[in-house]
Amino acid sequence: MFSNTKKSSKTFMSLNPTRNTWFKNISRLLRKERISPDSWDEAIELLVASDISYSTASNLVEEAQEAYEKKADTNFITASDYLKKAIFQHLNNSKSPIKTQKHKDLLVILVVGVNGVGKTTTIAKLAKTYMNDGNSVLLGAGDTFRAAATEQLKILADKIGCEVISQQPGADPAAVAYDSVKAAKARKFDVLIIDTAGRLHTKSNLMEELKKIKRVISDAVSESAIETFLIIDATTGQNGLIQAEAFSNAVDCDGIILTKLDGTAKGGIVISIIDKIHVPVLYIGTGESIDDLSEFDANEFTEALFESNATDNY
Ligand SMILES: Nc1nc2c(ncn2[C@@H]2O[C@H](COP(=O)(O)OP(=O)(O)O)[C@@H](O)[C@H]2O)c(=O)[nH]1
Ligand SMILES: [Mg+2]
Repeated sequence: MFSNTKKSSKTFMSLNPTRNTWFKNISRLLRKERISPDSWDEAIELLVASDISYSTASNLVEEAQEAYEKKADTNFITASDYLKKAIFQHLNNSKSPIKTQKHKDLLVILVVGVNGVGKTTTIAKLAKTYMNDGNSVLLGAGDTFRAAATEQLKILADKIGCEVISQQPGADPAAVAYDSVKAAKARKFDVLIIDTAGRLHTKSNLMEELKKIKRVISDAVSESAIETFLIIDATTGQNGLIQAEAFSNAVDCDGIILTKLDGTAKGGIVISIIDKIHVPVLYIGTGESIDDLSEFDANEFTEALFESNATDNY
């Protein structure tokens, strides 16, 4: 079932801390010839430590234990294989196609999330991905709250050879969205990506502002041509998850991008996100540079969590 994951892949490397801190121990524990009830309990604890919620962790372990005891799959030998399969299936359920192929009409991507999670950086990464696929990309500087935010987007856009539509600091972000969509349509761009502010001290205003931006976009293009991507910072753990829920309740989100996976040992957060927010994880951020974005692949991800040196398992 599992293909080999390249140990040099960005996904694999960004999961080094998660694997080395938690999953190596889980593999070791569940690769023994005899698995005691304590081992299953310990596996739950290790999953929870990697930021998977207790209820999900115990469901996954229960599923694995049942299948293991029944020897449900003749290809599998160890209990670890069964847990790996349970996790893979859980992650794979949330699959959804990513629209990176060349577009016939304008696709508008609205990027939302709390301050500092990596929205602006990820927009540059996404733009480059879409450009590499042959799309023309325009950016909208919808974070008008700080002058520095527009500057940051312009610097990144310069690096990848992309144009930015912006207004003065303090301008209405919905007006920027309007201008950007108008320009993108008039000049026949394939993709428009709109940045937004993420300040939380005015949370209800922010959510209203995002809804207004979405309304402005919906007036100009059809619903099916709008994607709202929610950015979540993997290093913020369960706290980040609560904030992300607030966003996804306010504006319908079509996909999640999980940033800074390289900066945490708690990569299990992916599983919690899929469980709590019910929105598919589309990409993962694996570093600070523009190329550090990978499509989320459930197989590659699971493989990277469980991959360990065979000699220390048997
Ligand atoms: N290590 C790492 N850092 C990231 C990643 N994505 C973003 N960052 C960093 O996170 C910080 C905040 O990013 P920014 O895009 O300004 O966040 P925004 O406030 O949501 O727009 C910057 O220092 C980025 O370089 C990632 O995947 N990995
Ligand atoms: Mg920003």
